[in-house]
Amino acid sequence: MKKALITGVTGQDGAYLAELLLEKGYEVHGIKRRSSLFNTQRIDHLYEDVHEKHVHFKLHYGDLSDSTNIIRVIQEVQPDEIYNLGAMSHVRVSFDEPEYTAQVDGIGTLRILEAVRLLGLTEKTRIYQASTSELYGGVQGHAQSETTPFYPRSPYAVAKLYGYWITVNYREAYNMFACNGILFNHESPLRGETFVTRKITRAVSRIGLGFQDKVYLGNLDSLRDWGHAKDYVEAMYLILQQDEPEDFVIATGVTTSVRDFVRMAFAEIGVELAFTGEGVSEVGTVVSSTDPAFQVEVGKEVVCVDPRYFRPTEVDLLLGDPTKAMTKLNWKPKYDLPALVKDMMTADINLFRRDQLLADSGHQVLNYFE
Ligand code: NDP
Ligand code: GDR
Repeated sequence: MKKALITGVTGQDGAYLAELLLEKGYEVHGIKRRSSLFNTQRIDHLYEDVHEKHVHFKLHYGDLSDSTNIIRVIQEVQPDEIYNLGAMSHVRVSFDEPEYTAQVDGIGTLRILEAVRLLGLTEKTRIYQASTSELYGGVQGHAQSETTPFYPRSPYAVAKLYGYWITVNYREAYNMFACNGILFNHESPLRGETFVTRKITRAVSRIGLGFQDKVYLGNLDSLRDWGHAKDYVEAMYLILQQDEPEDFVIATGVTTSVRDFVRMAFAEIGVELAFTGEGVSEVGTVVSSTDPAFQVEVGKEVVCVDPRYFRPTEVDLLLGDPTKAMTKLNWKPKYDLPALVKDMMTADINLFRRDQLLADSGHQVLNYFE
């Protein structure tokens, strides 16, 4: 039975990847951070009682900022594969926590690689590094591939640039099977609530059900290549099953603006929007509302711009070229953007319908902060 160790197992990708590897018959170990509240909601359905004879899914406390802990866990598990998904993954927040981001996203990667080397596991253990399209940052105007130069535009992207190159360096210096997946944005019903797609699908569901009046967003002009996280964790797995260690871009090859994502989400509740004004004065107003299950008043302003969500340096356009992954890994995404939006909207509408039941039976419904 192969053993995999996943850092960031409590995150969006960690949860889908753990599920996938368990289905494939792996024994899966995950590193979770200590927190004052439960932080395992995304993986609770995978829980196995450690008092049972053989557990296939096991969690270890740990943190990428702590080398001794990383060494101990890797020594104990002796993994065949490590997926390093743990990170401070929010680009906007990385401007507020730049040093911590560098420690975890940059040096954290080194800690994993160095632990494998020091423990003499270089022949046994394959390593996947969660690299990102944010590495391309300021390089614009054409589809970004494995050969496109990098130009990071945030403390997050600069930290991930270190993670990318230290992975390449350990591969070349020590002959390790260490690979970068350069993944473009991928989303799902498990996406963190403060990333733009989930913020939108949550807000639109709540507006449709009458819990919220409007949503405040930042740069509506940003263009992103959005895929589904379920498809992207398949690619992570495939990258580590190749004969040779290599880096791969994983993307859909289609780019869409934040504004159009908003339009698509509202269309799921039968609402058509018109956008007027420019920059911070831009608003989205309801033009028609046709689904009787979601009563949104025609003429109502439901989208506004709040410059608080602007970034000191923005990445205007991301568009990936997944040709190498499609040919060498035989990887092909199952979800396109409309299917992704539908999946996220269906899940969030169901989530907030539970709130509606609570409200209808006289219970207080909590506010949600962004
Ligand atoms: P999430 O933010 O959903 O998950 C991040 C995970 O990392 C969580 O489990 C989090 O724990 C954990 N983590 C945070 N800080 C530390 C730390 N100091 N030590 C150990 N673990 C830590 O991210 P995603 O699942 O979306 O992304 C997975 C990886 O892929 C990340 O590295 C991200 O940067 C990268 N990536 C993501 C893309 C995307 O579009 N989703 C695209 C390209 C790359 P906790 O739950 O306790 O917060
Ligand atoms: P990103 O994702 O920065 O691309 O990083 P995010 O969803 O945060 O932003 C995408 C774009 O939307 C614009 N935007 C807003 N963003 C947020 N979060 N909130 C808003 O209100 C808002 N309004 C507009 C942003 O300015 C940006 O242009 C994600 C993360 O998962 C990274 O970890 C990963 O590496 C990259 O994707 C690829």
